[in-house]
Amino acid sequence: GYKLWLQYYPIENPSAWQLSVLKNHKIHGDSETISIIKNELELAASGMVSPSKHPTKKDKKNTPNTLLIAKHQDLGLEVLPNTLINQLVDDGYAIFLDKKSGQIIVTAKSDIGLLYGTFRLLQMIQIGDSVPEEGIFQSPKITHRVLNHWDNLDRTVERGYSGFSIWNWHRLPRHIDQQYHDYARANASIGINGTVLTNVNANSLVLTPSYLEKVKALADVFRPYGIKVYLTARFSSPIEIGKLPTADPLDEDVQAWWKEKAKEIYKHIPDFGGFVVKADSEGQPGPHNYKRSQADGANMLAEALEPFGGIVMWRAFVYSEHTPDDRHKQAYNEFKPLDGKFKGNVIVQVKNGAIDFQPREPFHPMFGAMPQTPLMMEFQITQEYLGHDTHLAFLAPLFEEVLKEDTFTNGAGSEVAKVIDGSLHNHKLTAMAGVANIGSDRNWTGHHFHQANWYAYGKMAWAPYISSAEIAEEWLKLTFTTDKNFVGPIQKMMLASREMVVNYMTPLGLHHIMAESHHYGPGPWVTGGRRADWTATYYHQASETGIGFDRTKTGSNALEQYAEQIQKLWGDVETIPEEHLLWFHHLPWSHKLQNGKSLWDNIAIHYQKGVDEAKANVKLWETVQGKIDHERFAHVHSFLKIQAEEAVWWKDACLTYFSQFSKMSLPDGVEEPT
Ligand code: GCW
Repeated sequence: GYKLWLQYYPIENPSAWQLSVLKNHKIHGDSETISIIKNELELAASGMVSPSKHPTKKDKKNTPNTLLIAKHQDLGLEVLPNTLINQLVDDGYAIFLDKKSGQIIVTAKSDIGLLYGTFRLLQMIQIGDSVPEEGIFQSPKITHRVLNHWDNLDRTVERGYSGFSIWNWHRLPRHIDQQYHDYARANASIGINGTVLTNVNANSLVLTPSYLEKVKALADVFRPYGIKVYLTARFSSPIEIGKLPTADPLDEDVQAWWKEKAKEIYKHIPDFGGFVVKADSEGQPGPHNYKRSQADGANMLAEALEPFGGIVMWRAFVYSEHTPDDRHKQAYNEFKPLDGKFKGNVIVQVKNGAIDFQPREPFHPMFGAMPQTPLMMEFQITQEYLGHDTHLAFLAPLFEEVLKEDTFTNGAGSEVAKVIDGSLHNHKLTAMAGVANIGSDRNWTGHHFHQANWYAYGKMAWAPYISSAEIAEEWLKLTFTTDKNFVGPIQKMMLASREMVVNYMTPLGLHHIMAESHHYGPGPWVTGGRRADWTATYYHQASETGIGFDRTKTGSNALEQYAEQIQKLWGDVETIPEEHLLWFHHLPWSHKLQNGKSLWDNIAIHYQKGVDEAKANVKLWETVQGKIDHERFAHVHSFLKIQAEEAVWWKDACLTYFSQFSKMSLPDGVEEPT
């Protein structure tokens, strides 16, 4: 499992073109990145085809005899197919067959583009795809494609479930672990080009000289793979490590301190990416401490980074647990009035939904609502609310669902993806963040299938319009085998897995009913009181009169933060998609849903469906035994069994708890809680 999707396992009966490309290649250029490309090709060739196998004379006659990897400017002009290459952005790439010379050509404007193109070609070879007639011309839709590590300096990982942090701060900078190269290579293979090394609940120590040496050592490893390093900046750093009496963003000494700090960082790391900041949220310091706005805070840091080309990713996850206001509304209320007030090198980082990475959330109302401010997406790859490491949940369908949602900002067709890629409001600064699920476990991510979520995130950050089905198929083939009898059923299992988790955890728009604090397992009984934002009974509001959070005009009216069209659609219980029903409406238990059955029956049926699927997955997995190696088979098998057991736990706990209010019996086919 350590090798992720870069297995390079032997290809059965390699075709003439696969052989020729792997065996005969010419690479132009000389740089660390070019050496990485060379090594990658050697590695791939030795894994995918046996050393004794070479193209025959006949092969050579019939197929292109070489692979040429060269930057655009190093190609003879006569091989350029058309202007498509000119349109590539710096890290884009082209792969095509040059009919004249008979060569497969990988070209790009930069060495990093060549690296991306090479990885893509190798992926195609492994899964048996050929280069299409029209060639491949790919530019990323999003400029900054970053992982956010919530890794602490003591190597614990906030919401991390696959061991400890892979950053060994103690040994850095003197020891460079091979794993750092492997990490960078894996990221480069899916187009990720940035990494935020530290937790958003930040420690200012990382900005001190001795830590900056360590950060520099990592940045030096990552650079040839096209990966920039970012750090989280604790807002109170000027006090904690700068000995200033304040961190007020309008204070001149504070501003000067950050400017000096930026200078110092860039001396170590000339291509440092910038800062990510969580401020004024969950106990983190921020501009509120000085009665300043989020824009004041962000702009002060942006000014410090600006001379060096750095950016600020300022998180919109700002809410107070001390106000009784619906948490759904808080970020929008705070940020929307600041639209247009941020400096040009600030991008506001918004979680996909308004509460917090629930198994399903409607898209965050800030998307589309701030036309003058670049907004970036924050997805959570680590599964804080979807069963941590042991529950299989392929997240690409979640990402895809959110990216495809229509904000209606500029009328129909204003999808979230267009906000993120800058096309809706003409922004050049674009980014996506994924909260990493990577840790010190030998297979990196705990569950073998959670590697697919890292993979899917990278692919979607590059191309937010790509389909989940395509990603799942590609990942399975690269990671395990191209055997149809494995890929077919297991792809289906993956694609259905997130909905299965929604069913056994939070069907029909239920949310935030997990156990307190660790967030693993059910906890609908957690009551508010201690936290004003938790309202009376967490977020489900179950009572004898019904269940669901009223966010319409009769309730918190969070709905008014969305476009008119959405308000109309979602404000009406008859037209709102049932998957969001209880997110926005409080309804009696007997309320009839589209299938004519009561709300209570439907809730119960969804829980049972999730359980049935989780159990069926164990059986399905047993049918593919022998098609892949035993180690990974057995590992996944035991995790699927845990998931099936815990799906029952969720169903039993939630239905038992809710039945005290519904006072209705379970419909046919739903098993009584044990
Ligand atoms: O998802 C929640 C988590 C916190 C996290 C916070 C955030 C890093 O429960 O652990 O803190 O959100 O996103 O800032």
